[in-house]
Amino acid sequence: MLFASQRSAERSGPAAGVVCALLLVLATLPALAGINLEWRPLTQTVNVGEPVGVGLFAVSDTGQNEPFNSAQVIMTWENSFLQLTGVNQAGAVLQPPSDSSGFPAGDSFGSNELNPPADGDGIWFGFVEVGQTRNATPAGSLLTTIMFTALANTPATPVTMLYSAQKPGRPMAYTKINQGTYNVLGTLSGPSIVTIGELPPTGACCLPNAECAVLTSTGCDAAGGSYRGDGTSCEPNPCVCPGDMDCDGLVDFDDINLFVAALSYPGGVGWPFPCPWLSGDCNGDHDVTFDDINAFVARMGAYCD
Ligand SMILES: [Ca+2]
Ligand SMILES: [Ca+2]
Ligand SMILES: [Ca+2]
Repeated sequence: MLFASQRSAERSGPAAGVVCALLLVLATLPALAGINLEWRPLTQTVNVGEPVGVGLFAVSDTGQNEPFNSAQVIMTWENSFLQLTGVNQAGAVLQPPSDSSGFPAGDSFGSNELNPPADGDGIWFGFVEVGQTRNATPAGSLLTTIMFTALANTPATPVTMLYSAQKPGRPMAYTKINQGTYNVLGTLSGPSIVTIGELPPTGACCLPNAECAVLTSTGCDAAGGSYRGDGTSCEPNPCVCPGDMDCDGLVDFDDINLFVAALSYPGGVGWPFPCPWLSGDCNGDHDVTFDDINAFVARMGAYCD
C-alpha cells in the first residue's frame, strides 16, 4: 500500500509543522461540520464471484438537512479479496448525467491509476450539477454504492475510508464533503467488513427421469438424483445413452420398437418402461420427437460405457 497515513507523516516528515497546522485546521472542522460519511454494506456475506455493494452515505449530524455540492472519499480495500468494478447510482442523491460519481483516472493525487482503480486504493469523486446542491439528511443520504466482485474466500475483508493519504511525489489527498467552498466533513465510519464464503462445488446430477441438472451434491441427493462428481457437466447429457432404449449399453435393432413407442409419450409422461424415456433423445434437445429419428438411425451400432 503506497498510502502513508497522515499520522505517520506528522511523526516523520520534514514538513511536520505544516502537517500539524493542517491537523489543527482539521481539528476545528468538526465544530463547523455537518456531514459524516458512513459505509453501509448492502450485504455482509457473499459468495466468491458474486457482486458486493457497499453504500457510501452522507449523514447530517446537525439534526437538519445539510446541503453539499461535492465530495471526495479516499478508500482502500484488499484487492486479493475484492475487485472494484465501479459505482451504482440507483437510489442515490447524485443522479447522472447532471451529477457525477466515479473514479476518474489520472487524478492529481495519483490514486486512481485506472478507472476503476485495481490496486486496492482509490479516490471517489462526486459532483453535484453546477449551481445546485443535494442534501445530506440526518438519516443518511446515499451518495453512491461502491461495487466490487468477491474474489476469494475470507472470514473478513475491510473496505476503509481514510481522512487523508499521500502517494510519493504527489500532493496530500483529503476526504472531503463540501458546502460551497467549505469542507464540512465530520466523522468517517470505520471499515465496512465483508465476509466472502466459498460457493459449494457443483456437478452433473442425474435425476430419476434421466434429466441432467447442475446441482450441489447435497441438492442432488435432495432431488433423488445420482451425483456424477464435482465439476462434471450436463452437456452432453451424461444420464442417458442416446438411442439405447433398453439400457443394455448398445444401440441396436432391439431398441427400435421402444424408440418408436417413445415418440407416442410426449414429455415422457406415462412412459411405462424402466429404461428412461429420454434415452430416445438422440439430437440432444432434451425431448424425444420425430426430429430424433435420423439421429437414432445414425446411432445404430453405438456403444455406451
Ligand atoms: Ca490506486
Ligand atoms: Ca439397447
Ligand atoms: Ca431430441
